[in-house]
Amino acid sequence: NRVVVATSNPGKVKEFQEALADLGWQLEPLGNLTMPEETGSTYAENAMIKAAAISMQTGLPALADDSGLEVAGLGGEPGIYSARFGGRRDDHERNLYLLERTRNMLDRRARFVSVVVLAYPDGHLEEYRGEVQGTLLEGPRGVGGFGYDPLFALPDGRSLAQLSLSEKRAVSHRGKALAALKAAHRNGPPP
Ligand code: ITT
Repeated sequence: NRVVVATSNPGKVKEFQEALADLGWQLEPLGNLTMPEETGSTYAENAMIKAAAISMQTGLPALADDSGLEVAGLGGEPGIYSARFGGRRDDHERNLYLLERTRNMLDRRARFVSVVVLAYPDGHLEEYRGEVQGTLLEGPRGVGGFGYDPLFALPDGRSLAQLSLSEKRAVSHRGKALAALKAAHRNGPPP
C-alpha cells in the first residue's frame, strides 16, 4: 500500500499526510524525482499529467493535486496559472502582486478549486474535486497554511492562514477532494 505523493509543494504534502493518516497508506515523498511540465488546460488534465508521470516512473500508485485561486473581479484569474501568477514564483511575492492587482476592487468574491488524481501503474485513474468559496482580503491575515491562504477569507472572516491543518481540511477545496477519495477507499483494499 505504498503511494507516492506527486507534488513539490511542502504545504500540499502536509495536508495530504494529515488528511489521509487514518487510511493506513504508506505515503512516500517525491524524493529526487522531477515533476513533469504542466501542459494541460484544466486542473484535471494537469493533476492527471503529474500523477501519471510519477506513477510511471516509480511503478507505484501516485497522488497529485492541481489547484488554483479564481477571483471573480479578475475574470477567474489566476486559475490554473496560480503557481506562476504575474511571473512570481515565491508565495510572498505572488501575494503582493495579487494585492496590487486587486487594490480597490469591488467584487472580492473568490474560490479555491482542487482536483486530486490517483494514478495507477496500469494506467487506471481516479479523480476527485473540491471547492471553497470566500472573499479576497485587502491585506494578509494569519501565518499558517501556504500560498494565497493569508489573503483568502471564509464567510466567518477568518483567513485560511488562521486555521489549523485539521480546521483547513474541514472546509478547504483540497480537504473536500481528499474526503471524497477517502470515502471511495474507506472499505476498499489499499491501492
Ligand atoms: P505541484 O504542482 O508540485 O503540486 P504547485 O504549488 O506548483 O505544486 P499547482 O501547480 O497546483 O501546485 O499550483 C497551485 C497554486 O495555487 C499553488 O502554488 C498556490 O499558490 C495556490 N494554491 C493552491 N492551493 C492552495 C491552498 O490550499 N492555499 C493557498 N494557495 C493555494
